[in-house]
Amino acid sequence: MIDLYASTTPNVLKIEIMLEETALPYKLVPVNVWKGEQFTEDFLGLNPNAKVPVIVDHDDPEGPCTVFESAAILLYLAEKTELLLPKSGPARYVVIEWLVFQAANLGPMNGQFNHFERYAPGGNEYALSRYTTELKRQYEVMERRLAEVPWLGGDTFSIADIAAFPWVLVQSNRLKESFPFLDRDSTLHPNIGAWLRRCEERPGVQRGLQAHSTLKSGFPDASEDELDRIFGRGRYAYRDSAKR
Ligand SMILES: N[C@@H](CCC(=O)N[C@@H](CS)C(=O)NCC(=O)O)C(=O)O
Repeated sequence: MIDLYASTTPNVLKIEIMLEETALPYKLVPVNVWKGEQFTEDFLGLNPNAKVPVIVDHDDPEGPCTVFESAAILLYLAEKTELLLPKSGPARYVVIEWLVFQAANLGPMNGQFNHFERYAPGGNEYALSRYTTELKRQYEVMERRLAEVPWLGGDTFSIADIAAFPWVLVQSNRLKESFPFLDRDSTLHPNIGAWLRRCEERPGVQRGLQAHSTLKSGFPDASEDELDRIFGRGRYAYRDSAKR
C-alpha cells in the first residue's frame, strides 16, 4: 500500500493519476496546508520542504520508502512499475526533459501567477504582468511541441503528460474568462486543446480526477494569520534586507 499525502492541488492530482494509471493500491492522507498541517514535526520528517505531495511506499522491497517532490514521485513510480517512462536511450531523456520542463517552469510560474492573480493584495501589476507573460510564452513552447508529436514526451503518453495535464486543466477551468490564453479551447493553441482531450479520454486519468474530487480544500476556513503563514507575509515575512 502507498500512502499519498494530499491536498486539493494540481501537484497532488499528478500523483493520483499516476497511481491510477499504474493500478497501484494507495490511500489518500489529507493534509490541510491552509491550517499548517505541513509544518508539524511528523510531516517535516517526510518532507523537510513542508509541501504536498509526498508518498510513503510500504511495499518497497528495501523497506518503507518516502518520496517528496511530484516529479521525483512520478519517476519513482514509473521505475517501480516500468510504465510511462522508456527504460533507456534517448526516448527516456526526452520524457525526462519535458517532465523537468513542467517541474522547473510550468509549475513554479503557475504558482507565482496564481499568487498574484488570486491571493496578493492589489498593487502588484508588475508581478502579475511578468508571470502572465512568462506563462503565455510557456504555452507557446508546449503548442509548438504538440504540433510535432501527440504527447509531450513523444509518441506515447508518459509521466511528462501526467505532470503538465493538471495545471493546464485547472487553469483553464478557473481562469479562461479573465485570461483567454489559458482557455483549453483557445484558437491560440489548438494542439494543446487536442492533447488535453486525449489525456481526458484515458480511464486512468478519469479515475485520478475522481479520486481528487473527494478531497476538500481548507482555503475557505483559513484565518488571516494562517494565510499570512502559508504566503510568508505579515508577521511571517523576512524583513532583514538592505534594500528595505
Ligand atoms: N515542487 C513541488 C511543489 C509542491 C507544492 O507547492 N505544494 C503546495 C500545494 S499547492 C504546498 O504543499 N504548499 C504548502 C506550503 O507552501 O506551505 C512539487 O511539485 O511537488
